[in-house]
Amino acid sequence: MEKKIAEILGNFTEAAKNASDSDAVEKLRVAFLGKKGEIAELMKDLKSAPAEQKKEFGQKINLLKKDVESKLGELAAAIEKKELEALINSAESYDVTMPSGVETGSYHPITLVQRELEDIFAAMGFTIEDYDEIVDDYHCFEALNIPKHHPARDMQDTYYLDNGQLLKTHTSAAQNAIMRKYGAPLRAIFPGRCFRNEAIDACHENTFFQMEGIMIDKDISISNLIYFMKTMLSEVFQRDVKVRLRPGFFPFVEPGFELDISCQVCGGTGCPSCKNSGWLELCPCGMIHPNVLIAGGIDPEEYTGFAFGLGLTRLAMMKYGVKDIRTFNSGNLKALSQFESL
Ligand code: FA5
Repeated sequence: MEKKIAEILGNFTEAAKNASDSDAVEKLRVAFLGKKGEIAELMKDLKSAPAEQKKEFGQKINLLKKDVESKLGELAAAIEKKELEALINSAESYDVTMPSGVETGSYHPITLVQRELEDIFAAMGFTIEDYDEIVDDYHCFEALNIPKHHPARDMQDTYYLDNGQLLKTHTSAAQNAIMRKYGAPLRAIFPGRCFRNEAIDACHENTFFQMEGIMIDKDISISNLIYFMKTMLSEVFQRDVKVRLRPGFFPFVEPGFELDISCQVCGGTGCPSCKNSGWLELCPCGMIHPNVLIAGGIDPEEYTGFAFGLGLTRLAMMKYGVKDIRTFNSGNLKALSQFESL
């Protein structure tokens, strides 16, 4: 038995010298430690050994097994390390700055303009708020000093749900909730998708984006409003653009203004994008009507404020020189993916 044990150890040592990869190590394991391997066969022989030697031989076989296991473990670790080093040395080197060739998405131009405006207003101390797309009549109209049957509703026909709710026609629909949430003083912008039953053309969509802004504090005046509008436009366009301010009527502001931008598509000479007028209505605004402040839980004797409702989709048209507003909802990736990749 002892001779056999020495022979197996010798065989193993010899075979181990020739094992050069992990496959060979595995074969070695099966040959010596496997169920039908040499050590298992030796165990079978133990049965026929004289009774008084069984214990001693059993211990020796166990020592042999442990010895083979430990040598095999060392061999496997050494070979694994060698194989890993070889893999690292032979690996092709990659230039991680090379374009991947994989198609990535791109930001929608409206998202780009929206984010730019959010940064501009955040830097001026405004918070950015989110609001529902489905609202009730109170928030969309009544809280904004537009009672039922008021003619101003005609301009904002929309899609109604069976339960009386509606798809919001303007971001002003969030004014009341935001006033109630924060109280005064308050500076907030709230971009959002709006819906109108609209005859669509190059500058009108039935689904478009606006971005509302309100600032309420003590002694806020039209000068503050004009300052913020000018800053916003010069930051967005990074150049002088011609704008005009003219009186405009909205029941929720007093006084109210229309802020128009000279059409950036035709340079103001007139084209389908501006309905041949050379101007595009961009950002109506005004001083918040006292009734709206009261509805929002703010005392108009103590606070005043301004509000504006920027046509975000139209601003994107003007900024990027997009001739037809319908491009934005078209899903035409060739047109929409040329602005900024993800
Ligand atoms: C309003 O929606 C008012 N809530 C804006 C406001 C807010 C006034 C706060 C005063 C104080 P108006 O309907 O004009 O106003 O829309 C505002 C802007 O949204 C327009 O100047 C235009 O740029 C854009 N807009 C309106 N309708 C459409 C449309 N169908 N398609 C694309 N843009 C539109």
